[in-house]
Amino acid sequence: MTIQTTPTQAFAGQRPGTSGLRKKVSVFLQPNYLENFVQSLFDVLNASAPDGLGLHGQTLVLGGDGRYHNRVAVQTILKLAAANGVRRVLLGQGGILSTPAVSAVIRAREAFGGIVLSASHNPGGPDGDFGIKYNASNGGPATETLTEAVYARTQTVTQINISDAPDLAIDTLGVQQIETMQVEVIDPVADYAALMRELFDFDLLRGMFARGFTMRVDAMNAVGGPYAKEILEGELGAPVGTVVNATPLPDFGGLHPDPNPVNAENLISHMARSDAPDFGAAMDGDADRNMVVGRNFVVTPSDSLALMTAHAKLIPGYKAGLLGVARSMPTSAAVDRVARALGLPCFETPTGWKFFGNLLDAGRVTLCGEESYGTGSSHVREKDGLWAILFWLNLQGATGRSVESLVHEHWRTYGRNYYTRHDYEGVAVDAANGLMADLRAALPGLLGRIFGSRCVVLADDFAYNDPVDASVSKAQGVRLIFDDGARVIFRLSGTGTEGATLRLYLESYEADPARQDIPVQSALADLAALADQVAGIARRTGMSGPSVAT
Ligand code: VG1
Ligand code: CO
Repeated sequence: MTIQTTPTQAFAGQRPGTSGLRKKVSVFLQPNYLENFVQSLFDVLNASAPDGLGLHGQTLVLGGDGRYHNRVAVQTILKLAAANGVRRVLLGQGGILSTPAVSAVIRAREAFGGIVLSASHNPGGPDGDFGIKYNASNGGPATETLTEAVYARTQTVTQINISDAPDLAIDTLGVQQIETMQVEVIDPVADYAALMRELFDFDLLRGMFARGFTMRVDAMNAVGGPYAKEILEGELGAPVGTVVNATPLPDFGGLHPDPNPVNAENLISHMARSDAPDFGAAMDGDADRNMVVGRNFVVTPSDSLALMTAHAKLIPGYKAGLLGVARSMPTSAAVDRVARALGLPCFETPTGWKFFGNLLDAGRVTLCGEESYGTGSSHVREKDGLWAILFWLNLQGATGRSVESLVHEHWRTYGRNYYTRHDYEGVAVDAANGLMADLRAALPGLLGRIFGSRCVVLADDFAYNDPVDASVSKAQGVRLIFDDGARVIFRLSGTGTEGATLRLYLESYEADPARQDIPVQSALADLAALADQVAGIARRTGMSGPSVAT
């Protein structure tokens, strides 16, 4: 085997979005498309490493969510890594590693970084999406500075260094060699499971299942299956069959592995049956998202973060208390109320997990969350689906209370933040950009305006000043905040691969326990109408309502 240097030409559009580079599989299948991006990444890493040695002598972690093209991409990346100075790759067996597991392995093995092959909650299969993301030595998503440098390099890259070695045997544990690089195929679950053992009271959880506690985890035919099966059924003694759709399939069995009440409808209807299990949960394609469900009761992700914050001391890994909490801007302010009551610092960041990394690294926060079914903690630098499920399981065990009763009690104590997200998918890019541009232009005139009983007290385009590295991220979403705490937020998705997706986030606060059980969409109907009045959503998109409301 030898290292080949082959000429290449730049592709347009290789700019990573909210979470890595995501494109249709057909785009990734173009000759050199993946190679160009990975070569650009390696070029940047080789040029930017502080010791001047770059990747030389370094270890990278590699794995993905098992979607279509995962196995082919793994082979290509190994051959590129071997030709660009990497000393060792830790590869998940079969090319499999969940996003939180990549983060856990990078941290546990002190690797230089890692590559995650995933388009997360986007559908898979030959007609679906593929994606690639780089995580740094803290285990977290690369910062914008790095992803922008990689993007710039993709526009100038002219040659690819790649080994012509034959494919490696990626299904067998153990060490192999490619050029001078070692490839160690590792158990994808082991490091992650060890971390979960440190955080949660496994004896308590074992006892719960031994006494007949019932649970259903829908892994949506995605990468969370092996993790949930091994930990819940294997180690904690949950009955076989507790985890359903547990085998990662290249097309997720046709499911859309996005754990919300619309796409995980199966779980929702199962949890509404008279013989429903005590606890239900689902994860997304790469197992970093979670949905928590009680009997006929769905927990809003923003509420989940607030409850975790309120009860953290009951969980062994957090018994000493929290350093602080952070939420993405569109996430509801439910957690802010808990943080205030507990005297904890509370940060508001732009959408995307990469913005939590600095706060976690600096020891300023312990828990983080996003409205998009993502919660996590300082144990890794990604959101973590199974971690959140184990947290809620441990919480039920420690309190002896059900999911529904925990949430109801929380609302009585702190008030309820009614919350919904309306997605307008497949909008023409020009129409979506026009809507946002006009909204931004209208902001000065919106301040102080009265809508019904509400007055706009803040109208801006959210900008984030990172308190750790002083970087500034502008244009992160238009916010209208009202005098009663209600919020209406508009932003465009940065993870889609077709047209534009407008996300409209609606929130109102209700302190009165007698008014905390209104169906969410009716509670927020007036804010939805207001949003349409202000932004002309129906008129501009031609859609009479959102394609998904969760
Ligand atoms: C979406 C979510 C965001 C999340 C991101 C990645 O981004 O809104 O909260 O961090 O997906 O999650 P956007 O730009 O489409 O709104 V995952 O599980 O897809 O990595
Ligand atoms: Co995900």
